[in-house]
Amino acid sequence: METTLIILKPDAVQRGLVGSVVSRFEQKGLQLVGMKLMKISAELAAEHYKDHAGKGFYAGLVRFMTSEPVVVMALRGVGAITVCRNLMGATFGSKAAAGTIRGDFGISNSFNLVHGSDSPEAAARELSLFFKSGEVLDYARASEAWVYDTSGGKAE
Ligand code: IDP
Ligand code: MG
Repeated sequence: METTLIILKPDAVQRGLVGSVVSRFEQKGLQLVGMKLMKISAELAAEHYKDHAGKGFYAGLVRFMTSEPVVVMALRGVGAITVCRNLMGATFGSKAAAGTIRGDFGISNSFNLVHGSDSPEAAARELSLFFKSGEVLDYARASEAWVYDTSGGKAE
């Protein structure tokens, strides 16, 4: 099982798309293990996006991500990092495939609705930036044995 950080960006909150976007992840079978509405500080945005510092879009990205509230989520599942990236679609809304979150709900390159960690290392780093110890919960899901084939003793 992997746990990944997803951020519903300010455009998703302002456009009233939180429910629709959360539904995509829920319907796939990912388990919601952390969630909150928050405003990202300039310091947190800089730390979160430190790999992008110096790029042409960096200042605008930090301005955007700190402009209005976001919803941060921790999602868990088998291969959750890649599963979520696939659900999100390509970075630019104008290029993202139909059927993906970015492909279905947006057309902008920068206002692309959602962030998702892109590796296990990034997920661990980003989860610890946005969730304090104890805010990501372990709990049994009643539907687990129907989301996964658990007959062999592990989720498949
Ligand atoms: P990702 O979110 O698909 O992982 P990254 O390359 O990590 O894409 O870029 C982080 C974010 O920066 C993107 O989600 C998007 O909001 C913004 N961004 C990336 N490239 C551009 C660009 O060329 N123009 C405007 N914004 C960009
Ligand atoms: Mg990225």
